[in-house]
Amino acid sequence: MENRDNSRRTLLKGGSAWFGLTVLRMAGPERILGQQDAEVIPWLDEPPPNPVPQITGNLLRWETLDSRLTPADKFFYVQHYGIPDGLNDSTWHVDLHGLVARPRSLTIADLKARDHHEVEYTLECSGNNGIDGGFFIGGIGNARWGGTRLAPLLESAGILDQGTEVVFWGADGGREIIRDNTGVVSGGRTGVVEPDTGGSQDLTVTETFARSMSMREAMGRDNLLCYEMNGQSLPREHGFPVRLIAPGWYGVANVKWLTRIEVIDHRFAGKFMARDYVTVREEQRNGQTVWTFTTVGRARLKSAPAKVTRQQNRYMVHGAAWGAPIASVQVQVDDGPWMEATLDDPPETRRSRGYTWRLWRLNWDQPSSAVHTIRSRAIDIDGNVQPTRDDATFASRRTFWEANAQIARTVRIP
Ligand SMILES: Nc1nc2c(c(=O)[nH]1)N[C@H]1C(S)=C(S)[C@@H](COP(=O)(O)O)O[C@H]1N2
Ligand SMILES: [Mo]
Repeated sequence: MENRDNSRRTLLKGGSAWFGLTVLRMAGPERILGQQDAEVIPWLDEPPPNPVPQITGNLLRWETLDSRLTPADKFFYVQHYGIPDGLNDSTWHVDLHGLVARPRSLTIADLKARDHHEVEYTLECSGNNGIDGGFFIGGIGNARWGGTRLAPLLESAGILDQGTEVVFWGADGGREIIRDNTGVVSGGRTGVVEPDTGGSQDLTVTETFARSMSMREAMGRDNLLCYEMNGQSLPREHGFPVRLIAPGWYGVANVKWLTRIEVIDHRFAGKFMARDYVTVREEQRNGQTVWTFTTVGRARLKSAPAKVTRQQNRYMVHGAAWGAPIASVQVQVDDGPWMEATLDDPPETRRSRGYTWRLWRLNWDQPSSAVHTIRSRAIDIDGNVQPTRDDATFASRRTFWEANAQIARTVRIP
C-alpha cells in the first residue's frame, strides 16, 4: 500500500498481538464481539442525522458492530447520481475497448464462465470522518466480494503499448456545471483568458461516473469484476449486475454498475478524479507554503472505537481497525496509558488480511462513574501508527477526504 502514512515509528514494529493470535483462534469473531446479552452503553457523542439520504445511507451504527462481515442489507451505500435505470443481467454487458488489440463485449454469463475469485475487503468511503466531522462516521462495511479477476481479462484483450491508463465507467450520470472561458476568449476585448471577471460562461455537461487507474494499478491481482456480495448476487445499490472491486483502495475507486473499461494513453480527468474526491493539502516545505492536490486513492491506516459494553460489572471496549495489514491496536481512556487491545482472528485467506478490518476488544477494568473519553490507534505491520489530528499528514489537509486520524468517543459510566 503505497499511500500509507509516512510516520514510520519502528518502536512499535510487529506488535505482539500479531503473533499472539493463535491463542484466540478457538473463538470466532461472533463469539468474541457478539456478547449478545451484554448491554451497550450509548455514546454521548452521537452523530447528527444524515442530511443527504439520496446520496448516502444505511450508514453503519458502530454500536451494532458484532461480526466481521457486514450483511449486504446493512451495508452503507454512496450513489452520486442515484441508481441507474435499466439494470438487467440478461442484457447487461461490459465493453473492454480503447487501446486494445482485441476489443470485447462481455455478458454476465461470460464473466461467470471465467475463474471465480473471492476477496474479503473493507470498503470505506474516503469521506468517512471522525465524530467531529459531522454526520458521516458510518461510511464503512466489510464484505466477501466474488467475481472474476480483472488482470487476466485485460491481458486477454491485448493492451497496446501506448495504453497507460484504464478508465472504469459506470451507468449513472448527471448534469454538471463546469466553468468555461469561451465567452471571454471569443468576446473579450483582449483575447486573453481572464478568469472570474464575469465574462466567463458556465458549460453544462452530462457526466458519467468514472474513475481511472494507471495500467499497473489496474493489473493488481486482487481487482475483481464483481457480481457477488457475501455469496449472493450483488444488490442493486451496490452495483448490480457488475462493479469493480479494488481491494486496498478507498470506496470511490470501486465503480458500480460498470458498463465500460477503456484503455487510454493519457490521464483521465473526470469529475471524480480531478474535481471531486481530491485531497487538498497546505504543506510547509523549507519554510515555504506549498498547496498540493491529489486524487483520493489507496486506503489509509485507521481504527475506531465501536462500542462500550457491560456484562454485570465487566466493561469492554470494542472496535475495528483497517486500511493496512494491522499488527496491533491500542486504546487510551482519558489521559491514561495506551493499552493493548486483543485482535480477533484474521480472515482465512492470506491475501485478504491487509484488506479487511480486524475487530478488537479491550477489558476495561473498573471504570469510575464519570464521563470518559475513549480513543484508539492502529499500528500496521510496518510500524506505522494511525496519525493524531496534529500529525502533519493529517493537519495539512484542507479538504475532509481521507480523514484517518485517531477517533475519540465519549461515554458516561453510571
Ligand atoms: N457508478 C458509481 N460507482 C460508485 C459510486 C457512484 O456514485 N457511482 N460511488 C463511489 C463511492 S464514493 C463509494 S464510497 C462506493 C460505495 O460503495 P457501496 O455503495 O457499495 O457501499 O462506491 C463508489 N462507486
Ligand atoms: Mo465515497
